[in-house]
Amino acid sequence: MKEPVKKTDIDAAAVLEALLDSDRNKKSFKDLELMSDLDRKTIKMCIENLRESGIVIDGRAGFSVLKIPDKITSPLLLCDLNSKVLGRNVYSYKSLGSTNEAAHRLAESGAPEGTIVIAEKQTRGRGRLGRKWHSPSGSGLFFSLILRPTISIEKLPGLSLVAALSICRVMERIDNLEPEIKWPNDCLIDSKKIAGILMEISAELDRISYAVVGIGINVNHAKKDFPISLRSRATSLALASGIRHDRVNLLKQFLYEFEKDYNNFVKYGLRFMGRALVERSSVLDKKITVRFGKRKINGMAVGLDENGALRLKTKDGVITLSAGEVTLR
Ligand code: BT5
Repeated sequence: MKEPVKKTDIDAAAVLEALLDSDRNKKSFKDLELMSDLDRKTIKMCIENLRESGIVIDGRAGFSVLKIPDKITSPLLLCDLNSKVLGRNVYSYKSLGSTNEAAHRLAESGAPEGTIVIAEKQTRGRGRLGRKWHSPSGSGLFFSLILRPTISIEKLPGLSLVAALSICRVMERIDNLEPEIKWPNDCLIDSKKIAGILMEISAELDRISYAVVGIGINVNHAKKDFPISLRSRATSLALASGIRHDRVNLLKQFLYEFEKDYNNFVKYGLRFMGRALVERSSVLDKKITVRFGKRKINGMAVGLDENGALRLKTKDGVITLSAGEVTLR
């Protein structure tokens, strides 16, 4: 497995931050030294590394950034990242089988809370119950976060909803879009799936050893980027808003948002999210069918319990479901 975030990536992020400073003036070595707290030799090396990663830096009469490639690299992710823990330990890859798979291996070998595994593409991207997650190169975000929450195991399903809520909040801010949360793990726009969450845990008795929260977000996909079987059911931010988006920036916003929501969830539970979840739900107050395994239950979705389970009013009374596949009737 590749090295995690290295000192050189952290330094390169500091230099990039200085170069992208809001005054936008060209920066001399002296400016960069003052701003990044690094020595000239290190700065030179960082500029080389940034250039090698595809960032175009003009070096005539001072340094300035001319172009940032549409790539996900550790320095780009760490530059101006506002979260304190989430995303600070980065493993980034051009291609991986599945970021969830890799995150499990890292978590087993002690990777700290907040570690992120991210790939430009996945060859075995997975959904729930052995389903596949379509993960083509360059257009989406495919990443997994390692979390070590100190909560009881029955509260954990709520974490998928919290992640979905954070995704929605970011999308709403960026584009005034109106994403919805489809219990238990999807985000939709215009009734089409734009993001999916796969949470997997390792636990002993009732103690959670770690959780891997795997997230796939369709960002810049055109219609033709989806397989035909998904075209009527899937969408992307670009399709919904008409503009391409900076994937790294989107990820940084998500990490910042999710860190707040996650900390509140661990401290206060799902109740704290109150109306925020209910208002964005695409299933509450609707007549639905929930499938799990071979069973199929019809009813009216009437609420969520404190662990994120769905309360369904059926002809035999209100029942609580902690997993399942929802279709609207
Ligand atoms: C999910 O499963 O929605 C969870 C997806 C999680 C993917 C992330 S990517 C990073 C991390 N690493 C992984 O290996 N996985 C996670 P589920 O609810 O089972 O939905 C899967 C279904 O969504 C598929 O059967 C398709 O119908 C549909 N689907 C597949 N790819 C899609 C896409 N890119 N956009 C929209 N729908 C898709």
